[in-house]
Amino acid sequence: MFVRKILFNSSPFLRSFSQKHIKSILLTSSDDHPSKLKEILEVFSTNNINLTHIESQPASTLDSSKGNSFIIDFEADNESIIKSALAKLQSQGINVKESSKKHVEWFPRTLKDLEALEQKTLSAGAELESDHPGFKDEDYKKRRHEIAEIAYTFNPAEHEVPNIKYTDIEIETWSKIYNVLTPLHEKYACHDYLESFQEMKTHCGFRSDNIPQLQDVNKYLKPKTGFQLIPISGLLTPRDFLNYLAFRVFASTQYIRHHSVPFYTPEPDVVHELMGHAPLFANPDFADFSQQIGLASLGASEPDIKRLATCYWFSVEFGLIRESDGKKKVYGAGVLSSVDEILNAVYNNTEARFFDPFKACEVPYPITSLQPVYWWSNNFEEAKEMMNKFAASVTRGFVTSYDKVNHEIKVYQDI
Ligand code: NLE
Ligand code: FE
Repeated sequence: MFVRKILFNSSPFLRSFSQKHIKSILLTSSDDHPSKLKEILEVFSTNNINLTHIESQPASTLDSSKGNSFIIDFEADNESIIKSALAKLQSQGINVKESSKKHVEWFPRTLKDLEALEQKTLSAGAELESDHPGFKDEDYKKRRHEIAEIAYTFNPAEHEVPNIKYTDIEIETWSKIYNVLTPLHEKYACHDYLESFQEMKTHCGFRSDNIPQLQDVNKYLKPKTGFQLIPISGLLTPRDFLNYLAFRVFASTQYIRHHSVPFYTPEPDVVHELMGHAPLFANPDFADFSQQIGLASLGASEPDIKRLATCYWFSVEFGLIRESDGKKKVYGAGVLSSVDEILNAVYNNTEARFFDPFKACEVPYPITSLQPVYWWSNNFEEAKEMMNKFAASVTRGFVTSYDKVNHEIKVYQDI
């Protein structure tokens, strides 16, 4: 008996007979009681199914906002054992989705795939329109090309972001904005932003006379929430930009705005990315919130992309938080990086509405001028809950989740 078993396992011809059935499933349950996991595991153990990987997921992959969600990889000797185990789980009110082998429209599934998205920007990032303040400045245009080239040749799966040696003029522009923004932030930025900005001053070189490097920002963010900033050479389509977020990756520009317009630009630049976006990616709820939008955007229809991009705009870019003293503070990056926008949002008391993604997603907004309306939440946990519900309403016939160990997207279909 013993000898036979060894032969079985070692013979390449016979191995197929003993081949295991390997599967990956996504389980969701509206019941978020901690004993739910125990119940699930019992079904597997009574059926002698060997689990190889188990992971809990952010609720964005759920069909409802509350509850538990788990990815389970397992192997079993035969298909019928699996069938009966899955049927048992379903009879216990657990929703089962199976890893998809069916064809779904292409979207990035690995960090390496993001490189293909970056190549789509081509040289667009360095070609300035005639109304751009740098259009007639040949030195500025040359510099934009140089910086775009760095991003173009960067591979997110392999390298750390290369450092950029900023020129004196660039540092002077940064400095001018930094010196005016930081006191305004003290007064008007939300608590979570200020807390992490303080730490980033110590760890990432945020100073008036220094433009921080993405590499240093990533060294700080990654251990906190797994978020990272990677350079892009030019603007991405809303779909591609949101797709990056699914990987906890923020696509970041590295050039700086033209020195003639320091306090407001419609175009993202390194001031916007670092003074606006970077600090909040250290906050776990905010990081999850951002990734939820990204996961929902993978393979979504064009109208859904538009809705998700609008939610992103009113939150990550221009959102406000109502803090416990009732005062509305800024968390949106498009506000935090612009002196004019801060004054418009908080100081001028421009209209603010409660952030409900189902409502906000339909509202048009200007992209080259100050915002006429801002949207506020009570905190990031609440915003995340609301975004969960919205993300779950974006139906594509499948759901996506992120495997944080392998940095891969998994796709699940109803069985
Ligand atoms: N208006 C912002 C600024 O001046 O920093 C940039 C917004 C990018 C969406
Ligand atoms: Fe932005």
